[in-house]
Amino acid sequence: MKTYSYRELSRKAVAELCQRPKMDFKAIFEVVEPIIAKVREEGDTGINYYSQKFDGLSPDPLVIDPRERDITLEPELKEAIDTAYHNIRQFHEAQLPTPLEVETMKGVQCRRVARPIERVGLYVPGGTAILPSTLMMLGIPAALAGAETIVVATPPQQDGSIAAELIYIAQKIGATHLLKAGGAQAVAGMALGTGSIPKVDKILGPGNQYVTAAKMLLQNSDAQIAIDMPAGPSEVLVIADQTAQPDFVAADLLSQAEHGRDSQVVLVAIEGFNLEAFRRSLDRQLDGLPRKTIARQAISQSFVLEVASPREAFEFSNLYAPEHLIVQCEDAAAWQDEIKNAGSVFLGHWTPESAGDYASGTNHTLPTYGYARMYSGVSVDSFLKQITIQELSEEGLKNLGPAIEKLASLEKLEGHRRAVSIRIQAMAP
Ligand code: HSO
Ligand code: ZN
Repeated sequence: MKTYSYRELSRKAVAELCQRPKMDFKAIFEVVEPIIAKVREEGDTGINYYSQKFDGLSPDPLVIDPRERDITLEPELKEAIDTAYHNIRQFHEAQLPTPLEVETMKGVQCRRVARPIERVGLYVPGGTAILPSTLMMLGIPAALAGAETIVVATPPQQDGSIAAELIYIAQKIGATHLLKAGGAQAVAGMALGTGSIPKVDKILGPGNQYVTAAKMLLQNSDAQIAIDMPAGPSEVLVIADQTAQPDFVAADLLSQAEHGRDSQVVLVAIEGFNLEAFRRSLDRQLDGLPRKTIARQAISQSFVLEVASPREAFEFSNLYAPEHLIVQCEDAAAWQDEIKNAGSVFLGHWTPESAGDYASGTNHTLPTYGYARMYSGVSVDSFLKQITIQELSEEGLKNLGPAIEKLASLEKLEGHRRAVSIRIQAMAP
């Protein structure tokens, strides 16, 4: 890992360190546009065409109802899923909003109520491994919010089936459709609707560049869909001081690095942290990882930043805005208020990112690529809209009317003014 000293870097150099790899969306859009066009025209047949082309299979049926399947899981695995499910559900249930009601003036009632987005599409990547944790992270808040139609899209395994663990979770969240397809074609199917897939209103979940590009293109099309957030490669920033254990720090960086060759991994080392021991540990642990080729490449593009104090560490971390921030420092919780930009935070020596990735209760669908500056991770809110309501009594309109009339006149919108004055004139004197 390249090593820099914060003190010696110019502002420009710091800004460059915060840059993520450039994504060439123009080239990716060119690949994805025809896929969307074909799914728009041919529906299920279009999806099957691309699944056959890219993954070598076109499952029949393309869509199943997970509720109709009988699933048995190995008891320990079932228990692990149930533990994670319980914690994620508990933390997300507490996020359900309470209705808001304010009387802004005598007789002028303003309320805000939440309603679910009725039809949602959850994208669960496949590829090198199945990701049941991602289905829980998307499906649990969807179910809690009250979504009626939940379409889960995930690429099938080589034999065309969907892993039992995924079906089990799909049942628990009340998924109504399980689409056995991945990639841009699956996203297009959910956004546009086909013979067997209902059109959804919002698509959430991580995916590769083609999936992300499809979400972006369809969001800006006449498909009228929302998406959760723009997505880039997964990332972690670890802040370590003299109390941090080099082995733990190396293990956390590697757990992120093994996600993909393009994973972004950053260590901010506060003076006193044993960097020598860390480097030795990183090499040793890397050698023992089954996914070492992937992790090694990610690590080779990563860097260590040496800083003099925790204050400098958090200053840089806030500039970088990491998806995951791990704070392995003395009295880590005391620094919580310093954190301004981060997707999810892991405090102290006993909190690996894996806790939040799987089972502590927080969500792992988080903003990457510096978007933690303005986006939040997936939560119950991601599946809700807020509707505002107002109700004025006669007295309320009498109180507020003159202000509305004045403002309407200022904007030269006479119709607006009259909608008030016609009522005021009708009031009993
Ligand atoms: N760290 C990933 C989530 C994940 N990890 C899934 C394991 N499984 C992105 O936040
Ligand atoms: Zn992970």
